[in-house]
Amino acid sequence: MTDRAYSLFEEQQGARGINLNEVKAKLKGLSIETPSWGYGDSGTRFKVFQKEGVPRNPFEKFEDAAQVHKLTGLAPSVAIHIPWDKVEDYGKLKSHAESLGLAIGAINPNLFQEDDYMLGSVTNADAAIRRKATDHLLECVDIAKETGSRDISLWFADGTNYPGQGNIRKRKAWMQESLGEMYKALAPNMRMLIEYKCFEPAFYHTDLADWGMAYNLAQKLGPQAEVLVDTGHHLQGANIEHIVAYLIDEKRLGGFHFNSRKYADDDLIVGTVNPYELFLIFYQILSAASDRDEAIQSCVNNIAYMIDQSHNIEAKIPAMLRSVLNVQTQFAKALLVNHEEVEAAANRGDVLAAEHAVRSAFEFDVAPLLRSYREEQGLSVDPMGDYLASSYGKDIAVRGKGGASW
Ligand code: LRH
Ligand code: MN
Ligand code: MN
Repeated sequence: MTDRAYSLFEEQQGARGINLNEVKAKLKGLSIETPSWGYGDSGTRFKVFQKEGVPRNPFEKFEDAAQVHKLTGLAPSVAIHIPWDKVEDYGKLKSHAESLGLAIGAINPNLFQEDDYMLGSVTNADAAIRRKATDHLLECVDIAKETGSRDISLWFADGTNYPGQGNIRKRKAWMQESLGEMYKALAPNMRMLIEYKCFEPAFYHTDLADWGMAYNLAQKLGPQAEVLVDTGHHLQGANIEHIVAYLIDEKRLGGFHFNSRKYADDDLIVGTVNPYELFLIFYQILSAASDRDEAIQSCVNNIAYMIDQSHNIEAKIPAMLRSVLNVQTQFAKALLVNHEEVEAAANRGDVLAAEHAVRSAFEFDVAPLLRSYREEQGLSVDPMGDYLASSYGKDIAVRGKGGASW
């Protein structure tokens, strides 16, 4: 059924040179990986609130994730964190995921929760601790081979709190040595996605503090190493879309961890604080997608879109639904940018017209488009409403409190 709002929208977009059939084909290509830890209890360093119905194990996390995918068609894979999601038999977890219409996505090693790592993991001055950390990375490569995961996402809490606490240059070499060993263990189709973060939990220096350090390391390791941009991991005011465009141009953008932030690494629901930033990130990606260079196209086509959030006070499944829907909305808006119009304005030096051509796409209401798209795909037209009206949230209450947490 085509409603009036959609017909009007289609006419309006046609007049701007935007073909909605092409837009819908691109919407179909969007997949967003959700993180297993976003379904569990998480919190701040002050308190982790225990919610009723939270999954008690990795298997139940996949069951909750299946709800998000079933209603939206957007979230076919789930990232896991080891050892938070450690199981006896990863083959069994993989089959469970597949039985729910899901796949196991990126494997995230965890080198930040053991006492041994207080002064660093792969950058620890103690060779035995570096060995232990590297062995964990190798274990995660083996897990990825079992689960059929292409990506291993790497984030290191390594850093120091005080000047003199560690030798920054030696730590840099140790990091490269450890990751070099891991790189050699990768299967040819696998990727290492290197995540950076400016601070926290280390407050003086962080060994991989920004995209330039992650990029340099990826360059040194080889083509299977790429950079992961977590939107919450930058200093205030950083132009993330610029970083995105730069890394795509270097064919080294491997993926995203989407979330919103106001002050630090807040891990709030993506698109709630600054949706325009998310839109501008997609604008850069889509503008690179039509590049004639096939290597750039291949980089764009292989970007892993992942959510990395910590749902402290909100109900987990609706929070994840909200997240993937917000990403889809901003992606849809970015698909309305007329790139030729932007370029023509930029080329004639018309700053205001160029800015207008970008912003006007953001200002459209894409609700009629998404409604029509969902209907055509046989998906729920109102995923959040349908979830809230379903009994799933009440049924899982039998799990009680005290489920999985980090
Ligand atoms: C670190 C981080 C990283 C971790 C996740 C739980 O701040 O973004 O991606 O794996 O949070
Ligand atoms: Mn992250
Ligand atoms: Mn983070």
